[in-house]
Amino acid sequence: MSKIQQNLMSLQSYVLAEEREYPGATGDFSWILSAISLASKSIGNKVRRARIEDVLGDMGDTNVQGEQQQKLDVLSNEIIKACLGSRANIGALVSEEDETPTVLRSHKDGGRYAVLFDPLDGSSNLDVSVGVGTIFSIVRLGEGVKGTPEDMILNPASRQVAAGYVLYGSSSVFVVTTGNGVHMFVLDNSIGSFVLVKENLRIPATNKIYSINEAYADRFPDGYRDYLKWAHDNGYTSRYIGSMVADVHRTLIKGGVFIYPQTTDRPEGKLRYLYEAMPMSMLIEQAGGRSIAAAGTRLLDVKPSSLHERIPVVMGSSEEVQHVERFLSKD
Ligand code: P6P
Repeated sequence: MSKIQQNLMSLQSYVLAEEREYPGATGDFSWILSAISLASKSIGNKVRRARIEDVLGDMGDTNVQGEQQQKLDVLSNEIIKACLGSRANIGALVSEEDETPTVLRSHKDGGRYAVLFDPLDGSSNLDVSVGVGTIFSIVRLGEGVKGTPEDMILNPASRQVAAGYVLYGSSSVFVVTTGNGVHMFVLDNSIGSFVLVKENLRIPATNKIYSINEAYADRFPDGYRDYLKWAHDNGYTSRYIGSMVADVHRTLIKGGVFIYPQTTDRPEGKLRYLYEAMPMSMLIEQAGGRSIAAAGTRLLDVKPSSLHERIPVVMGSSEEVQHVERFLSKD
């Protein structure tokens, strides 16, 4: 009997129940996920009250990506770091908004994990009330790593052990995997908890929906243009929100394929590897889908070499990714 039918299950109790199934579990995950849950409740409030509190619009500053920083980007970044900073098992925090990691404690002082995050992805859509979100990845840090925090996090022995996002849409939706399936929770404001609504979410194997910014088509490699021509001829529909969390959430629920390719002016693509493509790829794969960076290249097999590097992304239903891959292999 699924946990939903048994009783009202909060995110907290779900993760604790999961941990009880692993005798060696240390409680590390629930400790970190509870901090992310706390931060997301606070960010969700800020997003919902943005117009009222007039925190929309930009800071007049740019982030490490050279992108216009929205006021809420900065606020969300501070909220997450304030919540995570108190967790004694976190060694470092990597944020899209910060050039360098926030180092909290070394591996030998108990820093077993790094949390990588995009505090408010899609924030340029805030002024028009389009769904935005927080994306996070939890990485177990390699042991005995010397040198800079970058080494610590990019060390091949460090590996992603959990991933998720929070979509601030008509409701706050928390989608997470700790490597044992994908589970979805919705914030019940009447009790202030994320409650389980879907366990072991599976992405449909196919659906004729592609999600890509076709305005850049002239700058795509031929393979993507050939795929789009094939999709147009085969009855596909296009859905593109321009907010990765919203586009990936729809893809996870309805199926289809989300694509952000490399272009002539962005040869690595736009999306960042460590705190956008990597966590979303873990979720899509845990839900039975696929995520590639190029024909024959599983995205999670790519080893990052810098904190803010970008990577092309094709992720979604296994059959839909395969259709795209077929055309990319001809490039
Ligand atoms: P474009 C938002 O700025 C973001 O980083 C992702 O959330 C989104 O998928 C992408 O950029 C949209 O980029 O170039 O289509 O506006």
